[in-house]
Amino acid sequence: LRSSASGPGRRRLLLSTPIFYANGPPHLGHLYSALLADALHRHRGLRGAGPGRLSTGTDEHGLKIQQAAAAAGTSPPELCAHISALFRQALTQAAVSFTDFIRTSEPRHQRAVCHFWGALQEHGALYKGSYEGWYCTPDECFLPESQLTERMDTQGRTYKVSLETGHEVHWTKEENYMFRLSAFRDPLQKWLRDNPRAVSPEPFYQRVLHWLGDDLPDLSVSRERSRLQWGIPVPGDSTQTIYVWVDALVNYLSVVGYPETHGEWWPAAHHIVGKDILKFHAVYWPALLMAAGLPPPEQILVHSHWTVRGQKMSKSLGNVIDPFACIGQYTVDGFRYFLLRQGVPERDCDYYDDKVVKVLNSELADALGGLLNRSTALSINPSNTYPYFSESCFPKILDYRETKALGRASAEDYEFVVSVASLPLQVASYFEDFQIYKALECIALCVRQTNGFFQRHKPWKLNRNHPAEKLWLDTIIHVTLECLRVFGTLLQPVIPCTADKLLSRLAVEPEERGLSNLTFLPRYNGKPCPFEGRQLGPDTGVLFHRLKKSSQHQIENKRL
Ligand code: ME8
Repeated sequence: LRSSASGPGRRRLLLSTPIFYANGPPHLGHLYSALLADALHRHRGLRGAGPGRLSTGTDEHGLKIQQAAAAAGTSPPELCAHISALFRQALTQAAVSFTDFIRTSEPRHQRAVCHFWGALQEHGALYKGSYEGWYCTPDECFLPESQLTERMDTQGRTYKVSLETGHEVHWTKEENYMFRLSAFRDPLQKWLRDNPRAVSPEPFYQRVLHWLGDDLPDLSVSRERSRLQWGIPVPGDSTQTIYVWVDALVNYLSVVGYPETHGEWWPAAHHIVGKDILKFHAVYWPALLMAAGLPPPEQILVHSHWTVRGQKMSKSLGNVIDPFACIGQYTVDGFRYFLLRQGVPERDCDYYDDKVVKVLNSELADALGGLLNRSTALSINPSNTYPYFSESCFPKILDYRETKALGRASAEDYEFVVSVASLPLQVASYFEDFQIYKALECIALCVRQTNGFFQRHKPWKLNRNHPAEKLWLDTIIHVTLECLRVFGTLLQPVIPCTADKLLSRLAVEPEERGLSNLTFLPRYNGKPCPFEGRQLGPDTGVLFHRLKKSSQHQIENKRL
């Protein structure tokens, strides 16, 4: 596949979010998955990494949806149309730049699933057997006894629940089609050993390996049609409905045109998923693919969960965070920045309103917005142009610890310039490693250092009419604007609107905003700077408005 992409380093990549159950409205967790995928997708685009797609959508079949529709007094198609539209709207509002939105009720997907089923059958991966075991409808999965625990209800009746999710399970006994999952233990282990980055971050890779060390029983992949009507019938056997997870996973192939044109993209796919659905993606999905004669996806990128004030988000606790309310309260970019800055894939993260306000005020409003405001103020830069850099004030030196007296810049300034110069590469490698929060952390650190630089030299005290002071004054502003240009460029995948506003103010043209040719402070290295002397863009107002601290928890109290 690498060779089919055009140009060196350019290759195709399909990024995906999970497809979300159409039984309830979107919440903060769904958006988080989508924002991670979106930031990676935008980052690739800005790097000129090659053709990319970002797929998302809704998972519409299964008992869970059938029951939710019945409970809501509506039909499954109606419920799904309504919820799917809500997801599309939430993702669009959050500026998720998806290229494909798939609904599993679409004919193109049903065709792909039927074809995939046929491929499994052709390869002898399916057999009819009688299945007996515990089924958990909210999680749409079968669970062994070892993953269950007992609970007692208010009437003293005991019932079994999933250890992991606490959801109730029911005993099912049916004639089903079974998938020979047990035959794939060795191939799965080999695949993981050969591809140590196939599941990332590392602790999740280890978790999958650990699962594969245990028994891997065959998997029931259909349900009796009499119990589950809302799903895709097994081809050639109308008494059975295809298991919703097999149906759902195939969405990643449907979006790339399986069974006709998927070869252009598959297996160049990176799936972004929450830790709750790791087993489905890192065990069942690769096994199903291998069984159908296809390679596993390149990577599964896993993230942990958001809690709300330390508690699991759940409808029954009434603490589910509504993304529409968040966007209304914090703006699209504010909400995006907070989640991507504070979300650490390796561990659960906690959400509360005061934290959002604190992070956004300090990093976007004060540090970044304040810096732009101060460095473009007409009082220090009356011509409103990108000022000239003076080598005599900031001469290039090899060892900044030894050359105090040369120019006006201090050892601290040299250190600071070095750290901003290394930022683009650092940020790129954090994006590559699925550590967007670390990329944002080091950008925030550089923004703080730039404020320190500006503050240290008090440019507002320099006299523009004094030739030597003017050179230094312009150099300070030049360096600061160069830093802001780098920050704005690097922040585009995370806060696209704000970054656009910042770059437009600095008169950086759209074609100058790519990541592959981002050079910081070329004048320091004796190279020309295309921005010098350029008229700045219009001042369109405050970059990011400060938010008021809420006395009550505004979003947390908005129940979904
Ligand atoms: O599982 N924190 O759909 P789903 C962070 N349809 N992310 C969270 C979260 C939280 N508290 N809660 C949910 C399904 N998510 C299936 C997927 S894919 C072929 C089929 C995110 O609507 C996280 O990505 O339950 C999780 O994996 C996903 O939403 C589950 O969404």
